[in-house]
Parts: sequence; structure tokens; C-alpha cells
Amino acid sequence: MSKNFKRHLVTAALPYANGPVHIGHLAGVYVPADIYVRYLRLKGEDVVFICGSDEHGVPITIKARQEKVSPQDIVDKYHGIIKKSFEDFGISFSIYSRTTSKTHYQTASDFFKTLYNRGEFLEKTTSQYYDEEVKQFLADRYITGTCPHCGNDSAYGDQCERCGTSLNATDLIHPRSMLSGSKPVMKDTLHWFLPLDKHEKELRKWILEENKDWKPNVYGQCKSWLDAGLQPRAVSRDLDWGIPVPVEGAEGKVLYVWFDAPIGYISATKELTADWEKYWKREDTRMIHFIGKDNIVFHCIIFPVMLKTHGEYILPDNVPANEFLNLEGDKISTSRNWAVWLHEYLEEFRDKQDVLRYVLCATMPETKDNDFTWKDFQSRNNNELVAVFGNFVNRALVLTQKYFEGRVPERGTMNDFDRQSLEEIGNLKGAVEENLENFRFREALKAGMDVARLGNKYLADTEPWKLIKTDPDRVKTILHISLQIAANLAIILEPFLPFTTARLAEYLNLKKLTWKDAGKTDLLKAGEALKEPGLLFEKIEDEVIEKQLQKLQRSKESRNGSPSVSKPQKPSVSYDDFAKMDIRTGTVLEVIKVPKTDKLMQLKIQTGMDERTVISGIAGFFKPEDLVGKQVCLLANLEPRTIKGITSHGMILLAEDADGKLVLVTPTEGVSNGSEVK
Ligand code: B3M
Ligand code: ZN
Repeated sequence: MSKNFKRHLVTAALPYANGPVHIGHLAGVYVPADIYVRYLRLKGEDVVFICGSDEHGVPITIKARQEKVSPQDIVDKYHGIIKKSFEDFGISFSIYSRTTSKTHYQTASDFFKTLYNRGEFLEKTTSQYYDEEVKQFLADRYITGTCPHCGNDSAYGDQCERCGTSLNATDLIHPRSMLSGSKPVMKDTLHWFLPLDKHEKELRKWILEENKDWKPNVYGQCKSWLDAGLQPRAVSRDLDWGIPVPVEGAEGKVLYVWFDAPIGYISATKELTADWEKYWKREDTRMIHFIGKDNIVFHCIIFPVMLKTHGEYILPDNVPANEFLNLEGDKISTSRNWAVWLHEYLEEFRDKQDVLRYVLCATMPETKDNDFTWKDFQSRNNNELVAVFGNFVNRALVLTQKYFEGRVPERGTMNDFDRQSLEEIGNLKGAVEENLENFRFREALKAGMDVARLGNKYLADTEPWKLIKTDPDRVKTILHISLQIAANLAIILEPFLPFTTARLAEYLNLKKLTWKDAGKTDLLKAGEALKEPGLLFEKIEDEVIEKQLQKLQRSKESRNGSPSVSKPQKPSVSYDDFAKMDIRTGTVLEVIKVPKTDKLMQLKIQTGMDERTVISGIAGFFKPEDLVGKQVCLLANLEPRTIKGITSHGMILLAEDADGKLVLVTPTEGVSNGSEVK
């Protein structure tokens, strides 16, 4: 930190509220931002940590059309899901707001007006595709047509997804409106532009000369934008979802999503504190934007121009953008379902937030793209978290329980090795600091974990378990020192592994500690009682990893169009054979588990013809309450069979996937019981 800053404003990119968040988001933006903020807080710094959902833009309107709901419904749904994922992973925002909030509408609108009134925008009429049937201008994404490069006849107006070329809507051959299917016409429309070119000189000076310390990937991207020459950028759109352009005669026009979204940082700070101006308008505030690499131009060029033009605001001191995280060698993709979703991870790895935080920090794409693999996840968990951190802490705590009834033993005379070991904590703390302050999170984590390695080595070298009979006083000293190392871990690793260090602090009976305490060797007093320890981490077995890999494999297969079920198709049957089966709809009235069996359930079904009993082997997949009231399809004329003394009159239909997962086959809407399925 070169200047003397008094407070910190840390922002994390506002995720689009059109889908849940995945590991790529976490690794690229939210884990580093959270580590950084937790570190600052431990140091007692004044810091606000700002984020929220980005709820405008064309993709949200498209998703809403596809799902036949309103854009507001879409953003409400995903805002909730995203917010919860962040909370679950301990991302400790001071506020998580959203860009449909009232405060934000007002703030963004006022911001635009200030610039508009001062004549900072260019007004330009451009020609754009218009759908005459629905009387609407069309965003590029709303136009499809034939790609001029590869002939794909369902290319989008901004990109062909088959050959990957980025397009302008006017490049498409045979353009069609996605709203009505009609052929769009060109029509004039007025828009406001931010003249970036006018600010090129000051930007060059500010970034290329004054911010040489920015990460090379960020600096390099800015330099190539600047070298290519900046153009005016439209800050309005013809769209019916967004913040209306607050100018007379601008009906039907909204602020471009990239104009309003970064202002969202300001709005959220306003919502957080009445004292928001000191974070945004004082030179002694240090503003840091955490973002992914596709957002660099917006945070390093466009938003700074907006802030500067407005005049009252400070500019970011640093923008430590990361590159992308790939998954098993392939680009993460929502549409291809090639991702690890945070909410799904937690269903399968309950309470293992820190394992993911750890692995994502250790493999963070800091200066180039990096790859997440499940094998690496497993080996980092087993060989680092379990074998080093967990193992050291567990040995120190268990031995203290065993030899000294769980009380911190007295420290006797120390030898050179003891002293060196304790001294090393201070050095490692320094390395963590130095790395964090320069946004080198992987190195910082490594230095933090070295404290655990140090502890492990200390125990391995001193072997207290061999000395307890012959030299119990020496064992007291060894465990005293080991426990001090463990206490240091609870502080130094807190930014990275907040859930685990909270548990460790509890086992050690540690009161709230701060970064200043790290490096101290008297964090625990002799005679203090520790709590009964549990395990900090557990081994992850091969089967668990296999299951994740299979799940990904299925995404790949369904994308390639090949079946995800390995069972081959059965031989043909005649229609007459099929027609012999009498399949009917029915409603489940009652469900009980068949006693003394694992799998069987006894269902009472209203079939429209009668109420009958059916036995089904589904107890492993459903609870009675999942079934009661559901409509099912039933093979009604299956020969009755008696199982465990109960006669079953038919069979309910289920779909089974390659994993053996079973789901009910139910009509997509209610239909009267007894309807024939054919
Ligand atoms: N929503 C883009 C993204 O998620 C965008 C970030 C806005 S930050 C002001 O990549
Ligand atoms: Zn193409």
C-alpha cells in the first residue's frame, strides 16, 4: 500500500441474477475478495465489502420469455439462490443488495442526469433492427438468422454459437425476430454515448503510468484496449426492462446494464450506511474491485470515466482481476451444464465449505486460466487438509487430553529447536501479509499452511509420545508449544478457512483474536482448560469422487446426443403387444413402508375404477409424504402378486437413470383418475 489509506471500499462483481453461481465465480471473484476483507477486518481496518445481484440486461429478459414469467420473477428467484449460496460459503459481504432496489433506481438515474445536464454525453441516431409486429426495437440477442461464416441457421445477432464468431445483427443472412418470427426492418433510434475517446489521454496516464503495479493480466488488457483506441460507448438501450432513461422523450429506452450495474456498488453502500460518502468521495479511501477477466474494461476504463466525469468520486486503487477457472479441462458453461454449482456441492459435501474454499484458493486462476479437477480436490483434501492441518491439530489436542487432562501444560526450559520453531510463526505470518497485500492468494495460503506444516514437523521431530514415561516435563513444553502453534493457525488461516478456524478456536477455548495476536507465543495460558476436540477434516473416498466424475460425464454425453444410459434398447414388440397393457392414471392416497423390508412400500391408489393396493420397491427413493397426493401412471392389468403377505394389484411406472435414481412418471397436468395412457 503506497499511500496512507484510512479505510477500504472493497467491491465484488455483481453476479447476473439469471442463474445460480458456480465454482468459477467463487474462485475468480468471491473467495479472493472474502479472504482479503477478512484479513483487513482481523487487522482492525475500517472496511466495507459491497456486492449484490445485477438484475438488468437482455439475457434476463430472454430467460423470462423462455420460462413464460416476468423478468422480475427471474431475478427474484436467482437473487435468493445466489444470496444463499454466498452466505453458505461464508462470503462475508457487509451488504448483498440488488439493482432493482429503489435506492439504486434513484442513484443510477441521478448519476445519468448529472452527466446529461452537463452535456457529457453524445447524442447519436443509429439504425437498428425493429420488429414491426410487436412494435419493438430488437436487442442483438433477439435476432436469429444464418451465420455468414458457417451457415448455421440459428445464429444469434451477437454471436454464432456453432462457430463461435462474434457478430453484429446486420451480419446475419435472413434475420428473424425472436419475438414474432417476422423479418425485422431497420429503423432510426436515438441513443446517448459516453465519449471514451475524449478521456483516452488521462486514462493512459492513470493506468499505464500511475498504476504499473496492477496485475500483469489486468495491466496488459488495459494497455491493449488503450492502444487500439477508444470509441464512444452507448449507455442506453431500446428495451422494456431496466432503469428508464431520465430524459424527456426517451420513452421505451433504458440505461444500458453496464451503465447501471457498477453504480450498484454506490447504491448498495448507501443502503448500508448513512456515512457512505466517506467511502466513495475521500482520497484516503482505498477502493478495490474484485472481478473476473471479462469485466476488466468496464472496471478499468468505462466506470472510471463515469466516476471521473461525475467529478465527486474516487477511482479504484487496484483491480485484481482473475482469469478463468476451467473444469476438468473444459471451459465452464451454464448452457452445457458443465459446472459445479454451489448449491449442489453443498448437498453432496455437507459442511465442507472450507474444503472447496481451500481448493479454489490453492488453484486460483491468478495470472492465467487454471483447471479444477475432482482428483485434485480429493488429493488436496486428503494430503493437505487432513494429513497436515487436521493431523497436527488433532495430535496436539488429543495428546493434551491424554497426558494432561485437557489443560494447557506449563512451558519449561526451551531448547534451540523450540525457539526456532516459535520464531518461524512470525516469519510465516509476515509472508501471508506480504502476499495478501499484493493479491497473491495462492502464495498467501501456502505460507499459512506452512504454519501447520511447521507444527506437524515439530511433533514428528520431538516425538512427545516416546518421552511421556521418561521425561514428562519435556512433554509439557512440547505440547505447550504445539498448542501455541495451533492457536496461531486459528488466526492466520481464518481468512481462508473461516468455518474450520472457528471450530479450532472453540476447541482451544480461544477468545476473539486479531491479526496482531498472530505470531505471539502466549495465546494460551498454562492451566487453561481446552474443550473436547473433534476432527477438523475427514478423508474423501474414491467413490465420492467417482460419483462427481460420472455426473460430469453424463452432462458431456447428453450434450453429444449420445445416451446417458448404458442399457441397450430391447427387441421390438408389436403394437398389439403394447396395446395389451392397460396403463391408467391414479392418485396416491396412502403410503406405508412394508415392515421388515428395506425397499418396499405399500400404496393405496385411487384409479378411477377402484381403490387398490400396489406394492412398489421405492422406499430408498421416496418418503411417504413425497408420494401422497401425487398422480402416477399405473400398469393396471398386471397380474396380481402376493409379496410379504400383501397382494399387489398393478405396478406404478418410474423412470430410472444410469445411476439407478428413480423418479415417478406423472402426467404433466392434472387429469382425471383412470385416464388411459397410450
Ligand atoms: N454482472 C457481469 C458478470 O457477472 C456483471 C458484473 C457487473 S459488476 C458491476 O460477469
Ligand atoms: Zn457460424
